[in-house]
Amino acid sequence: MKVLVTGAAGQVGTDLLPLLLSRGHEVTCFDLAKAPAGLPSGVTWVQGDVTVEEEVFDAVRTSRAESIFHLAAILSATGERIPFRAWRVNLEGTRYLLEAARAFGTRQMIFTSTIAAFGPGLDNPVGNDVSMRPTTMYGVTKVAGELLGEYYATKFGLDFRGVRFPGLISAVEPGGGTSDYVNYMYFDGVRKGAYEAFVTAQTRIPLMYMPDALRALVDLSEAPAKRLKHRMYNIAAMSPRADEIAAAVAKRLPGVRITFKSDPRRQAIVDSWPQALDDSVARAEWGWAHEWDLERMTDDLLAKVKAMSGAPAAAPAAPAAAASGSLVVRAKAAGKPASGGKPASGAKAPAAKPAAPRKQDRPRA
Ligand code: AKB
Repeated sequence: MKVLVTGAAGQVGTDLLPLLLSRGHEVTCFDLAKAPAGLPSGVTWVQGDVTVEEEVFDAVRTSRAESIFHLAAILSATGERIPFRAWRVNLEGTRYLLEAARAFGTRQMIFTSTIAAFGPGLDNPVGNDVSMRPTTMYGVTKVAGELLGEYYATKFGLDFRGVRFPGLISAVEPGGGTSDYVNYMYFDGVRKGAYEAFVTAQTRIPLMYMPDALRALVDLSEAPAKRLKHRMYNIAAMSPRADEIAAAVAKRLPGVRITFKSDPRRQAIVDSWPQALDDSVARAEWGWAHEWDLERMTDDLLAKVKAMSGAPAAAPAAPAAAASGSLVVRAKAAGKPASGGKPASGAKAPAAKPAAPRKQDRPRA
């Protein structure tokens, strides 16, 4: 099948491409970034911007895509810094893509929504069909994107489907999200032997290891339409507290020092999200089931990050580091302004210093 992937150079797109190729798809990638070195043969790379209507239309037309995996987005932390850029990328970009899909007869769009589409005050685990009143611009644009996609499904017959992702963990550098503190426990734990998380030790949000997330996208795309009674699905895997993740890392990286210094702005973002998602609708309608839990993910991810860093293990960051295998939990109040790490998806904000071994070329389209 001919497939178009927006945001192909991002955290999800980087790992989705090989999976789509392994399933025999003919893939066109669309991203602000230039084609990465070593692009597999047969893949078409279109450098473009989802906020430029003609570029989106050209990409959909020339790819002759039957299905679009729409990953391009500005995530929560960057979205709070540049909210109207987030609006343009996440919402206008989605509208251009939906309209191009309609114009050129694309059969299906797979949309990536998020736990951030829910707002505060909901009972955990949060159900599939509850009221969605997010308090971040990222969440607002994702709810609106869900609704716009459903409109195109009803009005024009587009096969619009999507998942609400938890915070995604992988060996690829994330771009401007707030769940990034989890990724950096692994990256900086290996590379520097230390990481100061910008949330409290008690913070708990839904998380998912990338292989589960990729399988969810492809399985949902392939699910028979007659089984689906919804268009948007919660999917879930694990909801560990921040200090439980740190302990899992520390168990495997002797001497690592993971501390907690809550940043009020980013803490407010994660505190507005659910702590756990109810994914029973996805399980019932298309057989969704996660495979990775915290322990298994930590074994796998640390091995990958170590291999990419070329280091067998990180040295402790300071003489005062915790005793072998133990975890340092040091909560402090902080007034540091929010900073979402590397800007994602078309954001023009300055790039933060790279912190992960597998680095994306540029922000996603
Ligand atoms: C973010 O932190 O903004 C994203 C998300 C939870 O959707 N990773």
